[in-house]
Amino acid sequence: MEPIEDWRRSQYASEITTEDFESEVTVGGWIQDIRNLGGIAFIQLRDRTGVVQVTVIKKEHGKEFFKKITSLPRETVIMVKGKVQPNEQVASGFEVLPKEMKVLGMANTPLPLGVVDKVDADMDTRLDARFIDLRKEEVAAVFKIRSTILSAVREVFESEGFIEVHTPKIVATATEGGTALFEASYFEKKAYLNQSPQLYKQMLMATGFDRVYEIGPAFRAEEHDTTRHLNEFTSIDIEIAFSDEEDAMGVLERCVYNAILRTREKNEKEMRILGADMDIPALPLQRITYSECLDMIKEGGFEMEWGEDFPMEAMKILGEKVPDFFFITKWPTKSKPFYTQPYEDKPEVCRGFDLQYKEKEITSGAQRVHDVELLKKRLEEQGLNPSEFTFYLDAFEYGMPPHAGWGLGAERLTMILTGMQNIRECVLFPRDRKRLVP
Ligand code: AMO
Repeated sequence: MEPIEDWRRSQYASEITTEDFESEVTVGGWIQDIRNLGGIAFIQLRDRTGVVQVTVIKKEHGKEFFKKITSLPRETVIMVKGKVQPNEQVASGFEVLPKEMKVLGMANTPLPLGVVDKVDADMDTRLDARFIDLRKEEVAAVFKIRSTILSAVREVFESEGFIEVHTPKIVATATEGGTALFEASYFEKKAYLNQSPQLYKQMLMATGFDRVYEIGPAFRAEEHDTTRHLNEFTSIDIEIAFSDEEDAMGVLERCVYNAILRTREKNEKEMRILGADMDIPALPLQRITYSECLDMIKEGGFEMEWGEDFPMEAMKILGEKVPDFFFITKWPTKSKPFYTQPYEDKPEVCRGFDLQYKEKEITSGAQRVHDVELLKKRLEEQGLNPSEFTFYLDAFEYGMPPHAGWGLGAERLTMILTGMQNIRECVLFPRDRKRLVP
């Protein structure tokens, strides 16, 4: 292995243009393939943007150099300085004729996973060797789109006057129901990993910050092993003061709109690789009430009572009837968490909403209860003990404005924009029922 010294890339593979013809470039990456024809060898050198062909000619470059480069195992990391030469027979229209090479990182053989193999490896094999799996362009494409989605969402927050915050992930109480909590030991006390920044983002509404957002991990100890659930996911959360659920829905639809717009602008190549396509939705997105959804579900032949959450079977019917993004509004109060504000004139219905894409839920949100007496009552109604929530309830005692907000799963939105069917495809190192490494 050689030291890198002052060698740096002059450009990535896809940045080489006709303007570089006949001049010298420095490229670096992983040897994807070597085709050795005896007197001439073609090396496919891959970086994060694509592949460049390095052509080595025994007569020209010398026997020793030829042998050194062609005997390197696949996926070894090298850098090459050389001249760019036009060549119509190469897909990119050029090749690099090497002058010098550095071997920077040798690859062992055999590889735990092929990068360009035709055979599909199963999910577990792929995740076990995720660092290699992520070298595949179709796998990396998902994370390039995920990065665009997150920056597009931040762009909306920045332009709408939000303050970015970070709330604790080691906490003392549940927010979204006690059963799905991971326990941790915290010196002599028992602690939990936070399921959602819910209580903290609400407490921040008592500070005058007014508009906050947080993008961070959320932990759910859910036992079920599905293609939609992770035990650790990235939650995009907002909370806005002096507002109701309509204001919160407005921010959300602008986030979704901008995420799709930016993905279409910046990730045309990745969308093509994935065969994904997503039209920019017209705003405002449709708002359909819970009761209207229930009617559609019944029309679709599924019987259920008013008041229950929709099971997957019901969601599928709904997703077929509304094959797009849509909000479900005006939920039964008892089906939503304690912090959801009931309608003043019809308390059995609340100001909670979900954002759906077909049958998939991607966001929950609501206007919140900000009257502390009602909040205590709602906690009790849901079988919770207000005395365990003192730290939270205190924030409502000394001037709390009306507020609303939501939580959007970054992986769920990425699934939709990339067309992935399994949420594990949208997280680098998934945590699920069976997986804690890598
Ligand atoms: P909720 O529990 O519905 O609401 O979560 C909000 C969103 O987070 C995502 N999500 C998940 N993603 C992957 N795996 C999971 N196990 C998982 N659980 C949830 C989904 C979901 O829509 N405090 C409220 C939000 C709020 O009202 O502000 C909450 O956490 O995309």
